[in-house]
Amino acid sequence: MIQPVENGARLELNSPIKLPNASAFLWNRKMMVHMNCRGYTVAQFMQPEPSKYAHAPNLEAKTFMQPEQPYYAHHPGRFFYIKDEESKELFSAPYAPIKKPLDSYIFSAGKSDILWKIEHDGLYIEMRLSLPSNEALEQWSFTIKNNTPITRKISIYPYFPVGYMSWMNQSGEYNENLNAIVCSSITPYQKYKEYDRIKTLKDKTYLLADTVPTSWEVNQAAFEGEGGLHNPTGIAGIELLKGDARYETPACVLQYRLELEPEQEKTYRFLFGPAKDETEIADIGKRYFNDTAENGASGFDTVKQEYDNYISKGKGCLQIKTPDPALDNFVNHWLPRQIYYHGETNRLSTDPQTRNYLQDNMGTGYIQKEVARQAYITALSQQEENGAMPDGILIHEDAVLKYINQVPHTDHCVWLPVCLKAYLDETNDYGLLQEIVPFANTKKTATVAEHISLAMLWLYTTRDERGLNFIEQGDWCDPMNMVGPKGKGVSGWLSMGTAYALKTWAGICRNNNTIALAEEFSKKAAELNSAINTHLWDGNWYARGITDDNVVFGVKKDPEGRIFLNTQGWALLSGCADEEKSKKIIAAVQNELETPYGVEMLAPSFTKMRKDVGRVTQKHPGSAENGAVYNHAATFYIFGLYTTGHTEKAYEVLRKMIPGQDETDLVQRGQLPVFIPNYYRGAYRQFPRTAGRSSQLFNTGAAPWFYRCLIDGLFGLRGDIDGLHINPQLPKEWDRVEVLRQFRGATYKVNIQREAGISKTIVAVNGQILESPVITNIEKGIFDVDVRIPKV
Ligand code: CEZ
Repeated sequence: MIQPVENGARLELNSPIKLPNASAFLWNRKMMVHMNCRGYTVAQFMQPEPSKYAHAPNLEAKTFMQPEQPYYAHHPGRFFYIKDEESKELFSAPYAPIKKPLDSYIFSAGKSDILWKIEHDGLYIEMRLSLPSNEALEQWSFTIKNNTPITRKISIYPYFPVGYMSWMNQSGEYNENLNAIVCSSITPYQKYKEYDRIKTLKDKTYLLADTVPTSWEVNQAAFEGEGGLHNPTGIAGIELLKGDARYETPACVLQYRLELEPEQEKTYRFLFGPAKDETEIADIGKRYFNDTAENGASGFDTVKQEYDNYISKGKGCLQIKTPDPALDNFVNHWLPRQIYYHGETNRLSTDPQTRNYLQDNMGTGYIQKEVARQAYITALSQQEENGAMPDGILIHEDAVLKYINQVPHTDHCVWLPVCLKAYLDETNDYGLLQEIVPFANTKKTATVAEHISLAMLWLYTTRDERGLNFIEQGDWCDPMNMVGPKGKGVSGWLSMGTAYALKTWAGICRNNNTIALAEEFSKKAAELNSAINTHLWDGNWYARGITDDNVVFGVKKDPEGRIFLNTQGWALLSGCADEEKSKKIIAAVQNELETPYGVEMLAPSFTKMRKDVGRVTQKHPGSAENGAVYNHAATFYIFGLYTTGHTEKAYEVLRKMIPGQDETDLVQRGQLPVFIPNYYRGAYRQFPRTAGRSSQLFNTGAAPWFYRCLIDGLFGLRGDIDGLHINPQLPKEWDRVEVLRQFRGATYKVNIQREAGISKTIVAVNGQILESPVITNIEKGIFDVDVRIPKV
């Protein structure tokens, strides 16, 4: 059903039916487009806030990118109808809206384009989407070839619905001078002061063609007529009626009538996107379709090439060859790409949540170090003088804190040392700690190290009399908003987060030669751990928190939400769990939370509102934070397992994160292994029918943590102040792996092999055996590293 091709650089799906929501995505710094295999599309661009140029046909509420996006017949998409003018037979590419069975079908997810190859009734079609590297528009090419021995008379109708643009003003018409359909609108607003902003928006949507069409239609209702999208009335005639839209829902429909001799093929190119005005559209048309480069390439081709180059910059620091080719394929090709996407777009927001910004940039540290470095500085320059971090980081001059960032969450400081540690391990850039950075809204400045110490003290201080951290209206778990609104409730996870942050920061201080600070913060971490053990240990696992009314929750007597994953994974990290407790935790997670699709975030999923926990309990059971296999939380657990040497369990859970262990698994998840989704449905024990289903949402903190688990854990090739530490934690069924590790300018060709008769890891670099498994003296060059690990 799925097949990697071109050495894994593309992944092909051969059916539009088996995984109807399978999808792939493309992005640049200005936009993203999420395409499903049937042609349905969600796209948005930044101006500076996210906006749409192809809308739903109804009034749309503005929200962040949604999981489990439903697609319906009139959903925005990019489609081509093809009509045989003699037989009158009609079908659509890539599959919707007509959904006629095709003779062959391939949906091919590439890194810098999305391609379909389909055949029906002797007509072979290739349609390809790609993006420019720094402009909001879609580049489409459509090639059709006659594979029959007779001349074919056909009509092709690109159909790009534009949807309900605005309740104030919307229209559309074909513009002959531009050879484009141009749809116009005014973004709705009410406050007169907004006019100055509204007038700058790109409120037009265009479909620009390289070839003059035979005819067109811009009126959605006229095109669809009584026939419906399966058989649009507009197509029944010989030619489209050249209609326009006047405060009517527009659609971009063109018609090309042509004759194809046997073996003959024809290619059309289109550009679809938002624009301010006709002048901009004319300029785009000229640049992509008329201009040619010195080498003779069209603007269209040059921009495609630039985009390929842009995407190829997002390489990771790890290339692997293990006994598991599906893992290799995912890690070598798709995971670094997903991390790169996060770093480049900040999830298409101008005020990313602070914890997302820091964790996404933890990933960026493996790919674009300079970008990550700057992110820490940007974040810290918005810290308050008392050490508190804001709920979101403003990354555009016009940005303000919105939506969830107006709700007070108390965990943001935690991520500073936790993420920075990964950056420092990778780069050894301890100079960053000495950079002088301002605070928000004052003239005061401090070094990065001082900023972070303040953040740690803020976490240490905002605790109750028991020594546990206040939660206010949420922690890492956004919708856990009613545990502490009265200012008393505490978060068990955050208390562990604080302990782990303090411990991590102590380690960084030690490396930075500020020993007194290191000792102070270690001591404070120990205090937290002891408070956690006094108040939150429930016999077999740790409780999730204590409410405003002093009710401990996430404990065995709770009928729903009995156990939460985060307080188990982070207990391993913070060090509050000793060996005996760790064993119990891992057993409890296995019994209560593990599923064939990974490990759930809590169980049993809440089926009704629990008012002292909050709106997380109102999410559908098994979806998102209410007991899904929430991959971000799962990666914390896996990282905790690797950190404490629980090698087998760590790999077992990690491996389940990639869809497609076999065909049944692939169908159940419904997703291609080209990204990690933010969740798979959970509530496996309550609702097995839907368990495993992917959210298809590729915005997730799981991606950088997955990478970190590979580097620090599975392959054990982690940097530190003294060099590259080698401590592979391979699952026992693996005898040998090869890893190409890029590290501080050096390339290490690492061969890891099991050997009988040895009791500890032995490392040789270019044939020289090292005294301990740490490569010091990192220099530029290529080195052979031979690693022998004990046979188990
Ligand atoms: O948001 C994510 C957040 O971006 O949920 C995570 C949190 O740590 C991330 O920072 C866990 O709560 O109900 C909500 O508000 C949800 O929590 C969403 O906002 C959720 C989305 O799935 C993000 O795409």
